[in-house]
Amino acid sequence: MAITDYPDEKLLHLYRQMYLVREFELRAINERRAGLIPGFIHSCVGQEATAVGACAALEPTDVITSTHRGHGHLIAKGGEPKYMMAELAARTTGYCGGKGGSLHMSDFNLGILGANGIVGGGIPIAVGAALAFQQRKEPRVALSFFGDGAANEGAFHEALNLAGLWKLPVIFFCENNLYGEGTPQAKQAPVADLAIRAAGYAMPGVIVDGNDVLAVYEATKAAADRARAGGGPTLIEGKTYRYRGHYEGDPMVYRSKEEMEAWKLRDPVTGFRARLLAEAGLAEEKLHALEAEVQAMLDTAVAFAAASPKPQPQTALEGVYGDTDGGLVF
Ligand SMILES: Cc1ncc(C[n+]2csc(CCOP(=O)(O)OP(=O)(O)O)c2C)c(N)n1
Ligand SMILES: [Mg+2]
Repeated sequence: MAITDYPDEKLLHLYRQMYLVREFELRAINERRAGLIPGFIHSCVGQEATAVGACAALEPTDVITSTHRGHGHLIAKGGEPKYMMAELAARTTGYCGGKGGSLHMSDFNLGILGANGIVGGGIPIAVGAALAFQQRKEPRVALSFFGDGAANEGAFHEALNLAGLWKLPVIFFCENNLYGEGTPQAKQAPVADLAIRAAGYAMPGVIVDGNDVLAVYEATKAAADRARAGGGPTLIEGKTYRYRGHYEGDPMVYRSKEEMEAWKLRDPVTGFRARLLAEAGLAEEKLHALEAEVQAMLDTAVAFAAASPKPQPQTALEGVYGDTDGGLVF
């Protein structure tokens, strides 16, 4: 579909979400340096189009599973920046009451089944959710985000096998950013295109430019429509790149400046902004207004986090186990 075929509201929504993800991450990086945020964060700066394009193709009742690099996924599925920032700052007002941090945020009401510190851990969880949807005959889809490194885990292969066998309504979305920690993809997998692995599990494998939000949206929408119609799973591989280190503080000795600079020329956020002005004919003022609104929202989020209390030691064991009346409902 040409960019001019999209309604302005849709284009603005995609841009707003990508801008929000980018700016949320930059704030989180700054606030960590300033001391508000303890612990590790793995930022997704550079990978905004995969998160936003994929989630824009889902319905509110669909669910996602996320990763250690999950802030963008959560925001794209409707996560509230202020509750996310409060969680990063380890405050009681955060998504996990301040006890989970970056790696454990979830909101079942929004269909966010959780970030995950276990590489590949979210993939079978999405398959389980998809099995529930199929059994209950609900027209819902589960989408699992994971990285290129996760595609070499046993859990990936086992999950795709069952999903392919049972034709489950699930989308496997691999964000191939070329590295698993400091290991380049060529040193961890014998194939350059991970999407070809789909053939082994009788599902389509689709390669998409992961820095092009419209391409990601269209590929995911096609997969979601097929899954909802009983056509089974799809493996999508979005080729993308992370600008920051694996974690904040990573010295990044494993990659060259030239490589990093080359990817920045294909920036998903500023590239889409330029297209909105040049190809979709949107006015600069509209984008400015939206950017100002996002900045104000993030000011509020940081202030909310900073003003919120830290959890008390005696609450440490609360929320550790699922609800005894049958677990969590999604
Ligand atoms: C099962 C497991 N193995 C190893 C780790 C340590 N670890 C954390 S992130 C990571 C790299 C994951 O790479 P990838 O899946 O490509 O995701 P990316 O960080 O590139 O987004 C590793 C090895 C872990 N958390 N879990
Ligand atoms: Mg990776």
